Amino acid sequence: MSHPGNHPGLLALTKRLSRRNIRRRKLADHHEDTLARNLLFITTDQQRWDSLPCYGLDFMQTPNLDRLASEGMVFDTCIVPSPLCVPSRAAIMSGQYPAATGVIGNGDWLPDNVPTWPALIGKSGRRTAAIGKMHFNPWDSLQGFDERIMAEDKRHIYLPDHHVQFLAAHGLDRPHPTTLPGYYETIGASRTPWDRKFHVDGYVGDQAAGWLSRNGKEPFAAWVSFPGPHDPYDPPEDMADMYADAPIPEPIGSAEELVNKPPAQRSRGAGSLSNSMFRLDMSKATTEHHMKWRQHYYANISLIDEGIGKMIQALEDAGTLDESLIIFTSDHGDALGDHGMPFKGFFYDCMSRVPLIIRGPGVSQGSRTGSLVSTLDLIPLFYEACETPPPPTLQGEDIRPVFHDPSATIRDYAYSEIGGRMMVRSQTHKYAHYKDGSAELYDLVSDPNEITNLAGSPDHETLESDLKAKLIEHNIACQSNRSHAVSAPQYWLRLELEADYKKQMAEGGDTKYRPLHK
Ligand SMILES: [Ca+2]
Repeated sequence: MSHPGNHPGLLALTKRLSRRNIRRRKLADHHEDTLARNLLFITTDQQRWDSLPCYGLDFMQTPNLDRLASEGMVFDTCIVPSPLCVPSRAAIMSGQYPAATGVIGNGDWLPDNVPTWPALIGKSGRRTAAIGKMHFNPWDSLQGFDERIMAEDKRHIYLPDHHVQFLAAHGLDRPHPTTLPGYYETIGASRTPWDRKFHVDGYVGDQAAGWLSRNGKEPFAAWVSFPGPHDPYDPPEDMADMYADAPIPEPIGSAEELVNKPPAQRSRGAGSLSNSMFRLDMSKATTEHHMKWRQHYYANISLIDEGIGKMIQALEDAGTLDESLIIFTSDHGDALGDHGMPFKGFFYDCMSRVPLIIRGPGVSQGSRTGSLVSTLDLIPLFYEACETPPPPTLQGEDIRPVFHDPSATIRDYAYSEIGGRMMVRSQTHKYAHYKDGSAELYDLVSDPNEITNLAGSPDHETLESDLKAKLIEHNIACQSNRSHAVSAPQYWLRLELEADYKKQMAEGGDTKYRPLHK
């Protein structure tokens, strides 16, 4: 595995000195803008917003996420910059929209010249680590982190990551998902016939807690990324039935409603049959299957919650829990049969709206906000919390005003993008435009389940054209941001000439050319 790093000895020394400075500053400096000494960013993969007790799903057994919610702030309306893994993760790494970086599909990745927070924050003296599924490209690259503990997508059995090595050390092979018990009968809701610690989410929780036990006393910035509850819905055997009798919510809408929706939605699911990772036609799933998926999906979330509990305990043991900014969210949601669809890739709330909980210094305890935010707005917070100057390419908004005033407005519109389609959403409406000219428009107040597509309706013409204009403006803004990312250094002589001209102007407004060196 590649571990590119420049001058490790020098880097370590610089970090030791910086850590000493962070400690000193903490003792001397208690002004309220100092958010935290540590950053612990926890994500799950494909976890829809309404999948926790703090979002109304009362039967869920997630005591540790419940604790973070009751000790921190819950965000009701958090939208992802893309309803797909890699574009969403690249946006998180760069703080830029997919339209700005060009990362709009799972086969893309960030150009080398796009600055990322682990690389820049690492220079603040904090130890940085990426633990779990990152979905970087190359998959085993560091991307600016000091270290990685790798546990990638559970379906990618061909990647020799640390989880595979851990299994091998115990005489186990990572199974192809189709070989797990129950996979075909349930169209994807299998059981992992092992102890929890061998399940990839159990492994990530244990590894993250271990890392925090070893490093939690020193300043750090870590991203812990659980591969679950992403499909296949494969909880460990002893957890698989924990929600068998729970009042599982039935799917919203049905495939019938798609007749008035963009054509791209109607082919979703069937394509899984030709994908070697699935080998199933997901569009054949019935409500009964969807309910089974949900049972297992929720069990996977409870397993992840156990790991989060271990991580919180590790920070408590290190005595640094209350100095740590803990952020919990997901890269996108999962339809789980809503609108007759599996998985993700469109902009319904089940796919583009995620849970967001923030706990830490400066964040009101036990509070919640309905303010519209994007997970992109977390990246400016990362830089702020870690006292690292942000790069000029950053596009997210400053989320901190809601920490003291939950009614504060952070943004009027949130955007989400994937190859071939783009969405803009306000608190009241959602509009998506597709490359074939089809569109969706929903009134989120009168139709929160997004059943009735109002695009093309004469009664909503002005609204539709206003939101379309927002998408155009967004794209233009992303263009200029892209130019920041690739800006070449100016010739020094040109910079001198500009500086001298500014001086000349300041001296009296004379615009006549004067040679630089007389
Ligand atoms: Ca994902």
